[in-house]
Amino acid sequence: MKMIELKKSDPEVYNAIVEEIKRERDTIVLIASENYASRAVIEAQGSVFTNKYAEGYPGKRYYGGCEYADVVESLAISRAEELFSAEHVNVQPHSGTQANMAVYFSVLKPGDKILGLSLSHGGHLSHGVQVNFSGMIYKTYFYGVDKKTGLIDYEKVRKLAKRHKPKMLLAGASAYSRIIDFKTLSDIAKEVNAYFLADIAHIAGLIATGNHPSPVPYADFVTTTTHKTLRGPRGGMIMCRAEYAKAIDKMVFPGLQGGPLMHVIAAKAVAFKEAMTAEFKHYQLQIIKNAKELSEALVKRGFKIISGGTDTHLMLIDLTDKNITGKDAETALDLAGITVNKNSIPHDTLPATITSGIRIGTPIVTNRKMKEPEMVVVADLISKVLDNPQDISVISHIREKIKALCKKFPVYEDVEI
Ligand code: DSN
Repeated sequence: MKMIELKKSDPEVYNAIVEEIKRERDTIVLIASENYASRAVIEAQGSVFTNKYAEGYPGKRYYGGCEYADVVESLAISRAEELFSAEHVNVQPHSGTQANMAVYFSVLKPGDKILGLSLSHGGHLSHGVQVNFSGMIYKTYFYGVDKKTGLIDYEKVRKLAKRHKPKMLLAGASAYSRIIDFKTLSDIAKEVNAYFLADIAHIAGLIATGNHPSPVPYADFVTTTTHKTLRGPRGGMIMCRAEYAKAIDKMVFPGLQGGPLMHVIAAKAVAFKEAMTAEFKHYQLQIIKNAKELSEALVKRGFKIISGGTDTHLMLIDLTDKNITGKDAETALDLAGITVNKNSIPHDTLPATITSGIRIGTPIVTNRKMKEPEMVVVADLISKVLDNPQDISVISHIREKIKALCKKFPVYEDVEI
């Protein structure tokens, strides 16, 4: 990849992109919701499909010249249907939140009740939080995790569902490290006659490769983003039972969106093809192995992990005993070249802008081909930074170690800058 024109015409943007490439190469990124897309995905996303209006769906467009747009969208749909064994797929949502919005709008009315996992217990903003459209439009109720085990208490979910009788039960999380029992949640939804929506944004790659049970056989609707463990372009997607296909398609377009982002849809098709390979399956398994190794190594160094460990790509660290806030931990680690995000922990006493925890995930380090031995090194470096968050010499020493580790596991080396 060469950015010849951009370098000449807009040095400010060019330089920012160059610095971002360097940042992604030279730091250890442990943000659980991020990934590094392949060069093929980036090439498709950077293609001339960004020029094309293609309102409508393959074969039924409102613009001429859509024959190649139809090719890429049909490929994206059929590949996603095969990958997830889904009856119907819509690849047009611009994001995960817009995918969720299309599902809500297709079967709920303003004021209807929804029940989802609380944001502070690992849920997501678009699952009914007051400051989000979902909390403004619907009457929202939340379930949480057990204070002692850190696990979803399915009997409590059942009780809440019976008490509040939601019209929709939501599953899915952005900071929950254990297997989610979609079957039990779908049983609960059936018992109270609620729709069941599973938002698999974080774990889509694990599900596509059989490394986490799939909700597709049980859920009325499954939404996801395509850029997290799935390693595609930034965007959203909806899967649903055939009976909801028409309503979903109509709600995405013309209900909520205009022209689909055809360049992103082309890149989604590329990512879904990659996700069908043996390499991708192996990659997803290694993500989990690395997360387990990293969490065990952190526990050995005195860190407390919510629920004691992980079955997935991420873990949530409770820093209360370490005497440092999530915000300060994020800053100190950033200085050392380790990127994480502060994250509320269940029953957090600090505000979301400060927090008592950090969330860590292994999709990117695994993408860089790091394995278990490197996870022990990373745990050691995290521990040293968080034990000495104010010590500039310790932090600079670790920054050098991180740079050396990144050199051993290069990424985007073929990008010419
Ligand atoms: N912001 C994403 C995450 O970090 O989990 C969810 O939308």
